[in-house]
Amino acid sequence: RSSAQEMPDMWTTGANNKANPNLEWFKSAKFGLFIHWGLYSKLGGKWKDSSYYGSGEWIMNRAKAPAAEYAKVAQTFNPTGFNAEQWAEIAKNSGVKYLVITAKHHEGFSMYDSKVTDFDIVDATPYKKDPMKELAAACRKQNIQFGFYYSQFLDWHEPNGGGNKWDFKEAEKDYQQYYRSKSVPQLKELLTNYGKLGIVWFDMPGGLTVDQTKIMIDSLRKLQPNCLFSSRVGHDLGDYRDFGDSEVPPTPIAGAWESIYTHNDSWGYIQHDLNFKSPRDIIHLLSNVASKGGNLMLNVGPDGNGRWPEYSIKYLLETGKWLKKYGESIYGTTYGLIPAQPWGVTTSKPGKLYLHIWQQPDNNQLKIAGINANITSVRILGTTQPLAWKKIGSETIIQLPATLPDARNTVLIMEYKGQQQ
Ligand code: JFZ
Repeated sequence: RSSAQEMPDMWTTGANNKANPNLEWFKSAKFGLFIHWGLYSKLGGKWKDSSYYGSGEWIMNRAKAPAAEYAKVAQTFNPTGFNAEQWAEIAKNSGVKYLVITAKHHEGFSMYDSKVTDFDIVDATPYKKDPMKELAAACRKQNIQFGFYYSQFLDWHEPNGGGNKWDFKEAEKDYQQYYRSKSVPQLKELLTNYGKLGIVWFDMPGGLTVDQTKIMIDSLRKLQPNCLFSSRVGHDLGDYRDFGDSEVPPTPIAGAWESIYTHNDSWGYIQHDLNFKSPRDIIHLLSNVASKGGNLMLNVGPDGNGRWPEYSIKYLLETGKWLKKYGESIYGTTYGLIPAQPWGVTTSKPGKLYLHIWQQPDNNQLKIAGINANITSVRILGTTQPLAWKKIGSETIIQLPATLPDARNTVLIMEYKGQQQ
């Protein structure tokens, strides 16, 4: 299809220029869950007398909290409400095929049992357990690909880590030392101690040249050759492409890629943020991203006790119900054969076009421009009743029932023979 920008090989090959054989699961997965969870989750957008909105995981930076003082949050971090089985079960019932959780965010705190530092959940908190061990196992049990987010450059806790200029002098930083003594050894722990990982989701590269990045990637790939590395590993060396936050490309894009979105207005938990995307919003986002050929990874921010916001549970499970019925039009599809329509978007499989109806059209007549393949049948997904259609000029008109089974996003399946040009 000519409107798709063919991506050069750089997105489908690893640093060693061997095609990553594991991209197929990722390309057909379509829906992933992002989880931001750390000390910032306990703060919930509040530091001392100030409240912050948006990007709760950036609170240490925004408040310019001294590293030594911020580290004390760990002393009372005790997420007894954390339940790996429950998290994985909600994820499963939401219809996500992969889950990526923050092992260490920019605050520098390790949410897993790390031997590289004492600033981790086992050594520095009253909780004393490794939640990531349990979560990795629970996801595996539910057949969900498990992955870690890891902030490889920004680390506001460490004198040599990137970003903290309020405690440490930039001129005195030795980034190489930081990579050597913390980032790379921790990445090795994550790739060694948690079974097979689907993804390492890197973030915000810095401090390494192309060659140094290649060396780092090669040393990590040896541990798990099939694990995917996200594009923010730097220097275009990732296995798939990530778009900026809350960004869907305007036209279809070939190859493996992902759009990432927050559920409310923040990645990390913010107590006073109730601006959650509704099930309708999420379903439209999902079908929209799929219609361009990509995956949606939607974020949830559990609180410091280990509980998800009620709205996240409710709305994700509602999305999962929709997927139970209409998942055929999402999983394993590629971008739609025709551009976005006034009534919605399309996704495809060989010989099949899925029409996602976001809005009931006037007179219940669905007008589609530009279909020139030989249509053999049209019906509502999940029903057997054929729908009538006619061609008028270059337009195909489908007669819909007055009430569609799902006012948010009913999907039609159109089967055709021959080639759609
Ligand atoms: C980063 C983090 O700083 C943020 O806290 C969150 O974890 C998010 C998922 O990732 O923020 C970014 C990184 C890259 C872009 C935008 C936000 N980008 O490339 O547009």
